[in-house]
Parts: sequence; C-alpha cells; structure tokens
Amino acid sequence: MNILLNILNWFSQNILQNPAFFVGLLVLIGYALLKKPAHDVFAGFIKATVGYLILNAGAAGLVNTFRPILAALNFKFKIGAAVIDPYFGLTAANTKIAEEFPNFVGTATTALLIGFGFNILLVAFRKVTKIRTLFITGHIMVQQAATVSLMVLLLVPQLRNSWGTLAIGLICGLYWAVSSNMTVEATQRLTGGGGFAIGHQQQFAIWFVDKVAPFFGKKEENLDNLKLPKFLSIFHDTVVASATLMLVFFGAILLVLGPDVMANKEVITTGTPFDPAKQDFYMYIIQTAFTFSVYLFILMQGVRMFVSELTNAFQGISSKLLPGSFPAVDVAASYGFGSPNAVLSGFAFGLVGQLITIVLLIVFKNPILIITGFVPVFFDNAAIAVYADKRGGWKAALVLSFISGVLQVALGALCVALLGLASYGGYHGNIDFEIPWLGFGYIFKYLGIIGYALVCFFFLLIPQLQFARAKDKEAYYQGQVQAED
Ligand code: ASC
Repeated sequence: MNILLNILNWFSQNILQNPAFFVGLLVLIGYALLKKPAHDVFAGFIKATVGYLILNAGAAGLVNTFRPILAALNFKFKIGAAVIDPYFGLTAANTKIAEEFPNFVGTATTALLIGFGFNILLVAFRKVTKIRTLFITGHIMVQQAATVSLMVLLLVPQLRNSWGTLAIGLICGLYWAVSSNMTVEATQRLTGGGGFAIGHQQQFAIWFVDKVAPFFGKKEENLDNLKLPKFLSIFHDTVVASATLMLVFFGAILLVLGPDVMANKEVITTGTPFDPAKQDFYMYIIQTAFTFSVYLFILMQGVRMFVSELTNAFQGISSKLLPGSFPAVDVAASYGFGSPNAVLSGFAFGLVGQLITIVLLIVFKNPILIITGFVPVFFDNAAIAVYADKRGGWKAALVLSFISGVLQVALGALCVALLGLASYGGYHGNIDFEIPWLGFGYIFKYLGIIGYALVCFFFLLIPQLQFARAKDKEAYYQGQVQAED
C-alpha cells in the first residue's frame, strides 16, 4: 500500500504538476495508441516536452521584463496594468495559482486531459447531447484551462479541494464541446461545407456575428472592393505586429514613467533597472519594448513545437474513436474562405475600438490600465470581420469588429479586476473570455457552487436548443446549413 502511495505521490509531483512532462506523456500515449513506430513516439515525446520547457522560458522572460514596469506604474500612479493577450494571461494565471493556491499547480494540465476526455464522451453520446464537435486546438486548451482554473479556484471556494480539478476539467470540456458545436453552421456556410468547426477563442462571437450580420447590410456588398492602405500588410508578420504594438504601448508608458523611476533601485526590485551610465533612455525604451516580442516569439516557438505533436496525437485518437465528428480547429483555418481584405480590416477596426476605449479608461482614471495584446486584437477581430462580411457585407464587418475591440478592453478591465490580475500583468483577453466568461465569473462569485452548476446546465442546454430549432434532424448531425440557421 505504501509503495503504491509513494508511486502516486511521485507521479503527481513530478508529472502531473509539471506540465512539460505531462504534455510529453500525453503525446507519448497518443502516439503509442496510434501504433506509431517507437522512434516517432520518442521524437514526439521530446518535441512536446522541450517545446513546453521553451514556453516556460518565454513566459519567465515576459514576467521579468514586465515586473519592473508594473512596479513603477504602481509606485508613480498607484495603478496596475494588464496586457490582454492569452500568452500574458497564461503566465499571469499560472503565476497567481502558484502563489495563492500552491496545491493546484498541476490542476490546469490535469483539467485539460479531463476536459478533452469529457468532450470525446459528449460527442460519443451525440444522439443525447447533440454535440458534433471535438476541440483539438492544444495550445488554446492549455491557455483556457489555466484561465478557467484560476476563475473557479478563486471564485468558487467550495471547490478548493480534491473535487476542484475534476470540476474544472468538466466545465472546460463543456465549453470546448458546446462552443465549438455552435460554430458548425456558420463555418459550413463560410467554407461551403468545409467539414470543420472552430475550436479557438471566439466561438460565441462567431455564432452571434453570423446571426446579426444580415441586419447590417447585404452580403454582396463585401470587403472585396475595399482599397486598404498598403502599409497594413506588414502586420501579417507576428513579430512586426507585436513589436510595433509593444513599442507604441510600452514606449508611451515608459516615457511617462521617466528615467528616474525606472532607475530607482528601491522601486525596481526585480528584473534590471535602467542604468543611465550605460544606456540612453530612448534606446532603453526601444530595447525593452522589443524584448517583449523576443520572449513572445520564444514562447510561441515552444507552443508550436508541442502543439503540432499534441494535435496529431489528439486528431489520431479522435479519428479512430469518433468517425464522422467535426474537428474544431484554429480560427486561422477560416481566413482563407473570406474576402482577402477582411482579416486586416477586422484587425484595423478592432484596434481602433481598443485604442479609443483605452483612452477612455485613462481619461476616467480607471485604476487598471489595459494594454493591447496582439493575439486578441488580430485573430478575434479578423475572424469577426471574415464571418460578418460573408453574411452582411462590409458594414457588418467593420461595425462588429470595432464593437469587439471596445468590449475586449472595457470588459477585459472588469475581468482583470474580478480575478485580481492587475499585479500579475495579464489577462486572457480573447472575446469569449469576456463574453460569456466574464458573466460566468460573476455567477461563480455570487452563487458559488450553485453558480458553477447553473453554468454547466446552461452549456448542456445550448446544443439542445440548436437541435430543437433544426427542422431536418439528420441534416443537423451532418452539419448541413438549414433555412432557419
Ligand atoms: C490564439 C493563440 C495563438 C493564435 C493562433 C492563431 O489565440 O493563442 O497563438 O491565436 O492560434 O492561429
């Protein structure tokens, strides 16, 4: 008995609570189940584990670069700041969990596995659950499991026990299954029956946009004919886009903070303070802003490594276990089916919406400063524009991506406050993590475990309503678009 307990303890400490090895192990098991040759299993394990360790290195770099700025902002203006971006959000959520709930460090990774398994079950019983989609976008699941873990642990104290991990896994699985199932019709319409759904960070938004876009105009008046300024195309490159955004935002913030605060060793106790003897302040600003891109790049590189392995392992498992289901994949898969201009127009109008709202936060002296992150402002708003343009033309695309930008900042600030993330420098920021998740967060906060149960019930109800509205029930399972959709 003791030996067994020791083994379990060892496993929990060294694997479950150390996501790098846990993700490696998942890939190893997935590949073994798929009967891949031993050398491929080994290579997959290495790429997944090392990829995750690279992600950790990037995250640590972001924290180190950001902490001095947070400390200075707090010292000079008594405010906190958060970048609304899922990579900053992941780092912030994990850091906060490690500091405040040290017993739950491995929770997000275990929840990911439970959630994925639950999603498989929900699809397997699709005649009852009406769920047709399996969410297989690994890096997104890692980010979302972390944010949801923090939300549940922080806001539902009754779940800070051995049931907590299971509860978090189940609600993640429900969100993955139900939200991606909501995108089937819209995505089938966009892609002309492409056979996939979206498993990313804006499924509720896609469902909504697909419903309201026709009220804005005709789909024939789409963005194809719009002439965009040529310079916008440089933002297709992630490094250029993130470095530019960081330079604008952190440049402005560091200029306002000034060299004296940034060199004050009593304020800047972590990371490296500015050293006037060694560097010009303006060069320091540029270097600091670019350093964020460096660590983001490192982090994304690590993510890419473990995700391609994890996705292969998941996809293999699902195609064996669940033939005929829809894989729910990265939203970028939809971009090729929209107007060529839609992606950049969505980004541009979303950014304008975000900037205006940030200025308003400053004018009204909000205690939390929000900083635009690249991932939500680009990928969410691009997707919103692509789907909106397809159904309601350019007016729908521009208005809806602008509104999304406004909401990302305004509601993002509320999320940062609700989850106490201002001193951790980041929040998830993608539109689904404002609507509906901010609402769920408040329900958790005020109703505790009952709120948790209500949200789960709400999730289970959605596909039933979708199914009830479908006239042709067989066509529903095949993802065919029907008149009432
Ligand atoms: C995200 C995220 C990314 C991008 C990518 C888009 O939300 O975390 O790395 O979007 O998935 O293709």
